[in-house]
Amino acid sequence: TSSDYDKKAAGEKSVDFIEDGMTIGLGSGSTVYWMMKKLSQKVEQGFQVKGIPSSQRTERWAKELHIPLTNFHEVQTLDLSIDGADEIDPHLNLLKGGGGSLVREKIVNTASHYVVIIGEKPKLVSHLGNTAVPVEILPFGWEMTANYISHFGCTPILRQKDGDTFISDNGNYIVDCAFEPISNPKALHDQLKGLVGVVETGLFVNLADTVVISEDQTINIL
Ligand code: DER
Repeated sequence: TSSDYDKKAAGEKSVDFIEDGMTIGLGSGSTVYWMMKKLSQKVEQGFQVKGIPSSQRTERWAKELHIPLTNFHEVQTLDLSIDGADEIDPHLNLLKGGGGSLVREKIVNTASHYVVIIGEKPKLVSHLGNTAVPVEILPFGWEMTANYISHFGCTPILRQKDGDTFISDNGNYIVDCAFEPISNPKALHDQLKGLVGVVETGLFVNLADTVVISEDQTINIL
């Protein structure tokens, strides 16, 4: 489908941002897979990079693709992160977490000097909120935490996977929260983040520096 082509094109184009010797954040999702596949070809030709994976799935891919890995014990900052997104607004604020990796993704992206987001045209929205906002919460007392979240105008749905409650790489739950189009993503993030039991939200505000939509369209921060 065109989406798969666009994902592959955007993923491969984003590798142009990686310079020899960089320490990079490896995002999560199917678009990032194409970036990693292209990067592994450059590594095979002698390109020196080390990556910190933002999910166990990305870590598995890196090992399969022979992309060298490091961790936050070895490095203090990352030169660059490349990650996907579910929605991208005109200010390059993002809605992420469709793949359930939002906590480690936000940690990795926040630790990076520069963040490149790869996506395709349908993800460009005027306002975040077309899809539900994933919120990672602790399992203990999750019903109370979901209730607190609902006070901000949504019905939190406990994410399921293969018929069971989805468990994140960090051993937590995720509730998907559908809000009306979000006029102020930062305010909503701050409200949610302030609640007892909330670990992190899928609202990535003021983190992305550049968005690569396909090989012919790159959008820089407004
Ligand atoms: O979960 C995430 O935030 C991912 O980056 C993700 O949603 C993008 O996934 P995709 O590249 O498979 O569309």
